[in-house]
Amino acid sequence: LLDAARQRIASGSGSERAGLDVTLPGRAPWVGRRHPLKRTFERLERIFLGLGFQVAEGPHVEDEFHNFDALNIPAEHPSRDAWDTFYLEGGLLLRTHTSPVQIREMQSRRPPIRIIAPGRVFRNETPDASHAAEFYQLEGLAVGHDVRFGELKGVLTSFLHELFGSDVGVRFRAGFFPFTEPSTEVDIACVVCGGEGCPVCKRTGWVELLGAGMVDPRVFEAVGYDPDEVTGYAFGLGVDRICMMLSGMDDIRLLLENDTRFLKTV
Ligand code: 2NL
Repeated sequence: LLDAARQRIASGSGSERAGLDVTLPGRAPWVGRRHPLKRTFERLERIFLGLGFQVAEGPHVEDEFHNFDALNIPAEHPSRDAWDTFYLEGGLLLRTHTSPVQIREMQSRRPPIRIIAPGRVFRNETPDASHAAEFYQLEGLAVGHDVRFGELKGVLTSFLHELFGSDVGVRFRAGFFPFTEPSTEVDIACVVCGGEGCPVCKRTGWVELLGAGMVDPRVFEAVGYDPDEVTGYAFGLGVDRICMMLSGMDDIRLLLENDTRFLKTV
């Protein structure tokens, strides 16, 4: 049999000779990886775990109380309009932020609380390069008996220094949210131009990254806490935008399409 096989190969007539080159390199299987949004969440969560926060989760389908009323967002507020919120049957809706996770957490435990609520949120938006109808948020909440604005500034400054480097400029501006008082918007010096002014920062040198503030007493009343007994702060940030900044992207839709030609590049 061996002799016959040797002869067949040597004569060059068999398919063995025509189709097989054992010196060619093998085909490497494509190894998958975690999605850029997942990697961003993991980085953010690791930083806040190091600052003493626990991770909390909750349902995507919410009711108006947990998504709006408990947050001191009045019935006539434009965010409650059907043009901005996806309403379902039976008085339910798709959560428009992850605040309801924190409302539920306050309803089910007593302070001290230090939690972050990462996850997907939904708004009735027409998609473009910077808007999607589903996107991602991370909110944080600290409640206790003497929790002050100074801790808010320290925690958010530490967070931004860990994420963007301890030499990045951080700025707190006055702002407004119905669920915090006082409220602040937190900027970092533009990482693209270093504060010189460019299209990314619209020539201001600063990029807005977070909204935050001291929890409004009416929110504490809504969850059954005594606002004379407890104080706290809360904050929120858009995870898609941070992911896009960290990986140099300019279109949010790429994060949702699962096009592996794109995902292989970031
Ligand atoms: C932003 C601003 C913010 C909060 C979220 C919050 C949650 C509770 C009570 C009070 Cl339960 N506040 N969340 C507070 C301030 C700002 O988000 O620009 N997000 C992308």
